[in-house]
Amino acid sequence: MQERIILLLDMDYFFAQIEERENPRFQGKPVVVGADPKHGQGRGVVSTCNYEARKYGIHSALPISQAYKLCPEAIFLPVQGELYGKVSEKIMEGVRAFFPGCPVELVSLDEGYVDISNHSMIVDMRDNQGKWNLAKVLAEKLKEEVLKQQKLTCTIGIGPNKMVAKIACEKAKPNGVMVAKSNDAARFLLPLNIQEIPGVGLKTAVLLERFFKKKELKVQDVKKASKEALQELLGVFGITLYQRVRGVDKTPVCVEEKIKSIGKEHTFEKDTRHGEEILLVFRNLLSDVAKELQEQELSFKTITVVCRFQGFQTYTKSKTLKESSKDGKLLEKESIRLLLKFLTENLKPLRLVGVRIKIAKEAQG
Ligand code: TTP
Ligand code: MG
Repeated sequence: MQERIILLLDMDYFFAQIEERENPRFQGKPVVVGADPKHGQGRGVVSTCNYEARKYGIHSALPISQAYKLCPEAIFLPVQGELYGKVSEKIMEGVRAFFPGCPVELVSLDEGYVDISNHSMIVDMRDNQGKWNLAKVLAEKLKEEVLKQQKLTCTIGIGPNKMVAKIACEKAKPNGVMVAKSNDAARFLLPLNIQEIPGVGLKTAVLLERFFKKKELKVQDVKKASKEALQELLGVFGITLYQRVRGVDKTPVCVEEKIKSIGKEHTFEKDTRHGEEILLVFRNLLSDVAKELQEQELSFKTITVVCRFQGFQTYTKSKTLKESSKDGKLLEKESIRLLLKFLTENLKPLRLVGVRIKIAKEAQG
């Protein structure tokens, strides 16, 4: 197989950076975008914050009340989803125009992979080292272009696959470029904590620590395990992990789907087990989702319900239909069924409830 060159562009502190751009007086001050902190009594979470605010320990998904405690003098701002969506579209248009003909896969509003292996300038470059050097030059130029067009900074990671590009990007943040070329990729991963490998969460890390009888495992430790041992410990993911710690990831860059999912959620003012209140809120969320579905003439195939219980434990349950559907009533029936399963299995008061549908591929424009 031809060696690939994959680039990941990720905007720096995206929502908060847009707010700074729109309000230059915020620059240099801690800015937090998310739920209303209500002087420390707020119930939602932080969407993101700028790097000034990160110095106080604030980060995405932190309860807003804790963010307020850490830095009450920060500038707290609500999420302006529509604005960020428009900026995202313009950035990604710019990326596509910069790499004509190359597949671009949007993974979130501010993050996209580009497979530049078949970019004409890369193909023209005969020697391998030259290709990687050129990829870096192109990344620097793309950063300049985004800055010029949008007045926003981003970070770009480059690697022989999506996983390595992603990790290189994390390492280069903020406002950087990092290349981990194919020959160096495996070595580049060795000293990383195992949890830096995508897909390795806390649960997997604990299983691995028990297996190796060692804390704070590095990639180089896990590399010592055989494929069979990892498979026995982790199931199918064991085989994937065996490859990942060796810098191997074959997943292709899939051309971005315009709308991937529609989701709505609600945080209750007070944790609740009040069945009627929960159902009323949930039905409103479902009707908002169904409205968007209808307006955009889309169909869905997978429904995911999320519940966050007291103590911040968050769980999801999903249902994938045999065939895609546009039917709002079916969405309601299946979603409520999933919600009721949650409420019977977990008796704790509910903090947040949400629903997300994945749009069926054939329905996308
Ligand atoms: P990220 O790229 O993960 O974060 P970021 O761009 O704010 O910061 P950086 O990349 O410099 O580390 O997410 C992109 C946007 O998605 C982020 O600006 C806000 C939103 N977001 C949430 O709303 N909730 C979350 O939990 C996360 C992680 C992101
Ligand atoms: Mg980002």
